[in-house]
Amino acid sequence: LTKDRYPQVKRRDFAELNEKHLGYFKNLLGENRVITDKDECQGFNIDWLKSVRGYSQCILKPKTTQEVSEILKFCNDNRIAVCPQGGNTGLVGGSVPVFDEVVLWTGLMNDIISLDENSGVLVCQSGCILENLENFADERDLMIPLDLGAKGSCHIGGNISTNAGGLRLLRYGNLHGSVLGVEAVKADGEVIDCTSALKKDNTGYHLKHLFIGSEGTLGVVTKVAIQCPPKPRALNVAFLGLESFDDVLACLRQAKRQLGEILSSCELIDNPSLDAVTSHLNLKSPISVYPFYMLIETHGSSCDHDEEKMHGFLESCMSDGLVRDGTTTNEIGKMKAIWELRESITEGLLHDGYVFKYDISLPTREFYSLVPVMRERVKDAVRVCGYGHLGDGNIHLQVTLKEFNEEVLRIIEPFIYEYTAKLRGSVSAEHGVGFRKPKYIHYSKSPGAINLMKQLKVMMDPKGILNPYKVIP
Ligand code: FAD
Ligand code: S2G
Ligand code: ZN
Repeated sequence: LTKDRYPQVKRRDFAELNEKHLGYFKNLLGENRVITDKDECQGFNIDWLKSVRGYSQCILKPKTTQEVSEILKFCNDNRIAVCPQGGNTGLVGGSVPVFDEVVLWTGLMNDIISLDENSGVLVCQSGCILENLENFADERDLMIPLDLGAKGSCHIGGNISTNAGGLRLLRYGNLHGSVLGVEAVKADGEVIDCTSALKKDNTGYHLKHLFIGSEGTLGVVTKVAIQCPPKPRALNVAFLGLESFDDVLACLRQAKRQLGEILSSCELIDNPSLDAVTSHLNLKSPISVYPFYMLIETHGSSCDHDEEKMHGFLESCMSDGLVRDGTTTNEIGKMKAIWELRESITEGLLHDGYVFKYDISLPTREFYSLVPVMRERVKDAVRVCGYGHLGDGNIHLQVTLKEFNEEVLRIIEPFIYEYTAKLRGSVSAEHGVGFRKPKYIHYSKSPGAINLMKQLKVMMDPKGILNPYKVIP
């Protein structure tokens, strides 16, 4: 646990925590909300993928915006680095300390403050777990316009800080649209209240966007106002088997045309991805083996109307030979079982050993082109697979080995990023940049854009105490 743990990253000249600092935190939060026990700190120092590990000896558990403000003001005055952490499900190493940064954990900031039943605007603290918000909205005939496999652990503040995409973006858009307001605390402790709950408010610069997707480097998100659409009366899920990626593209075009406004998810799973969950997690596929599977979900207001559209769509895809086999259902249990196949791939892959994970945006026609190319390049992989948000052009390409291997990393990177840049794609579609990708951000952002990001960072956090070593190269 030394300072030169990462050859390419040196610990910056932040203060080392001392008794005076700890005394201040304990006085502010109380003994049991300042964690210094080594074992208890462990979990907050290691990311979900167990690939990045810090050695923070101080986890702070604030409950209110005011406490966050006092913490940050003190840390800023004393040059103490801070790593904001929500559910710690991030996949780019952004949520854990790189060295001994203090962790500011939002887990106790989990109050739901208000829900306006007419506008559907829900206001809550940033530490609310996504699944809890989903259940709260569901009981009131509303839904959270965001769904991802990590919903049981991730916090809405973390979702906002990573501008998480997920399984419903195709229909409900991204958080820059569905988040109406944000309250955040700057590095110097100043509370920025942009918690407008209005659909339309064009009074000056739209500052909330600074905090959406900035991964804890510009401020700590403490409150959120999010627009919750009505819970759909009619839900349908189809799981389809296809022979080729050309057929997949044709099926996607058909789905957009024939399902139109009720299409809410369109996910692609290639056979090696499905195999990761059927072979490692003993889950069962509802149809026989095909090279590609599509998971299509519709959200609508009338069951008959939607079922008619879904059957029309499937009939035309089957008669055109695009879909070789498929099942559709509107039974909750069966829909959950199909979604579980898709949402468990991340976990299934971990059973192969070491996972090289890539979260790439590409033009839809190129969505899958990287996979065979990567299969060619990494011949002795346990698995090379691709799955993800087809409707958004966002593929999760994964290469697994029994254990980490440096030369395989050199075979993959930077090739995969150059390939993506050539197709004017994004080297991080939805997971963010974190600690793992600042050195690749130039593949998707111009020098001028990166320079403006650096100027913003200096203006918002002149001492650089917020989530250092992350996002900005
Ligand atoms: P954390 O991991 O705790 O933190 C993420 C980043 O946000 C860090 O940089 C952290 O410093 C910062 N942060 C956290 N809280 C705050 C705050 N209150 N204020 C300021 N900064 C903060 N991501 C997707 O986009 N789409 C998916 O479909 C998806 N599926 C996933 C499936 C699985 C099984 C797993 C494990 C992860 C998945 N993810 C997905 C990645 C991850 O869940 C998302 O990035 C999620 O938004 C992270 O939320 P979190 O609360 O865990 O944040
Ligand atoms: C998903 C999860 C992370 C990954 O399942 O949509 O975002 O790459 C991913 O496994
Ligand atoms: Zn995803």
